[in-house]
Amino acid sequence: MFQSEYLKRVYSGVEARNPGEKEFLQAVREVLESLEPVVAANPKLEENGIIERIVEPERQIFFRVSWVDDNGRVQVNRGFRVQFNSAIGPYKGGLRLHPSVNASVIKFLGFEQIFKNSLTGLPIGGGKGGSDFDPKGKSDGEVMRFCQSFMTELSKHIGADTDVPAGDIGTGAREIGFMYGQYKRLRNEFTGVLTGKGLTYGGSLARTEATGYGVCYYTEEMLKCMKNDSFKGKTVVISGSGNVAIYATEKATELGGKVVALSDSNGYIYDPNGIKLDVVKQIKEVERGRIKEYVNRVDGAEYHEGCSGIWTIKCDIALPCATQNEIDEASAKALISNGVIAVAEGANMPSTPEAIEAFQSAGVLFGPAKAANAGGVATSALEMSQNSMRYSWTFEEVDAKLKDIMINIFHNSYDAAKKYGMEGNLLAGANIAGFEKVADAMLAQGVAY
Ligand code: NDP
Ligand code: 2IT
Repeated sequence: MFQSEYLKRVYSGVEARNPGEKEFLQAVREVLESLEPVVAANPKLEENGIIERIVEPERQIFFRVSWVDDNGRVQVNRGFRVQFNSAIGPYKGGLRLHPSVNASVIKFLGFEQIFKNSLTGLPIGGGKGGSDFDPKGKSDGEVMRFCQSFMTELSKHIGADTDVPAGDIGTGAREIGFMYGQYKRLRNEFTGVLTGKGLTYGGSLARTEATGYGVCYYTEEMLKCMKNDSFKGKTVVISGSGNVAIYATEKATELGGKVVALSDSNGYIYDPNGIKLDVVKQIKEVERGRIKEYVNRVDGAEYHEGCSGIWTIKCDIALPCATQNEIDEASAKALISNGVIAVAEGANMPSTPEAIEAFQSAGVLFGPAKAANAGGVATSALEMSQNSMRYSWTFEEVDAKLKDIMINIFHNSYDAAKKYGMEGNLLAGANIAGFEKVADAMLAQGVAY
């Protein structure tokens, strides 16, 4: 529990005000625990109510999304946009479309986004949104009608200088395209109001690859600086088989690792010869199929039902790239007893607090989500810059900037942890480095809301 009375008081207030929101409380608690030494060293934070303010979203918009399915029936979903913090730039963060979406999930993601976006070094505030709509099994027409209805309300609250949404689980290029089309129709404006756009209408090269590539750039730097090691010759397990998992697999392989497993919410595949990514891309990106299909196309590969079994596969590096709380204490212990040396989070909050504790006390290098997966939103910010300039950089230019950003994030987090006597604790370091910039900006701007 908290040492500081101030943090204890603020956290109790968050619990009282957000009852039952377990993901949100988990995310807040983790950050506040990291801030103990920062709060102790800087009385101005308490005097100015910085922590009370940072845990309360600036604005929350919940709305009805009605649309008509292919059978002519009216369907109703719930839409969310949480504009969490705009101290350092316009709200920025993805839109998640998944049946599990609720206020707690969107608030945890929006809260994390504040610190992640700050870590990128780029001028973007924190926000997140989405809906409990499930794109799985829907026709293109249904997805389009949902996206148009969703954007009809969302368009009243966003803008290129106000709030710039992007993709997340269930929201890829198809959904962003439909949403962008509707925004343009409603506002008669061709602006960079969304990122992750298609390349023919303002998207950035390398945005599709950015989160997965970024996780690997961060991991490579962590291995180099903390263990004098690299991906070369390592066995890698990656969960998920969506956008982040696919491009993490691509870069890990390019850096000399052998990725042997991928998963979805039904089960996982194991390919001891190394995942054939062209097969995965065909199944997931072209056919929108299930990962199970891989074993029908590649000899020697196995499929196992249930997704948590993936963490029992022996590996050197584990990159969870599916969803929150996918690695619990038992899975962490299985990874540790099989000799894992590094874990870096491509997904948001994929490790439970007990799993993180297990990794850290076993001396496993642990790269937290806010730092390790920040390459996606960083490249989104680069897309915003290109849109403002009405210009576009080459793939190589964007990729080089992404790599620099990920290397800087590692070092800034490492240094922040060291400054407060927690050398090697990259979780605390990321939380502190992300927080300090936002807190400075909030202090400078006074108490307005
Ligand atoms: P996708 O929708 O492309 O893929 C999600 C993958 O995770 C799918 O394989 C999906 O399986 C699996 N998954 C989703 N929910 C669950 C669940 N409840 N249990 C088990 N598996 C699940 O999303 P992304 O790849 O974009 O996102 C993956 C993670 O990365 C998320 O945590 C997201 O917030 C995070 N992230 C994404 C960024 C981006 O740029 N896209 C940036 C930073 C973080 P199934 O098909 O069965 O649902
Ligand atoms: O969690 C994330 O950082 C994202 N889903 C990407 C957000 C963005 O604005 O690109």
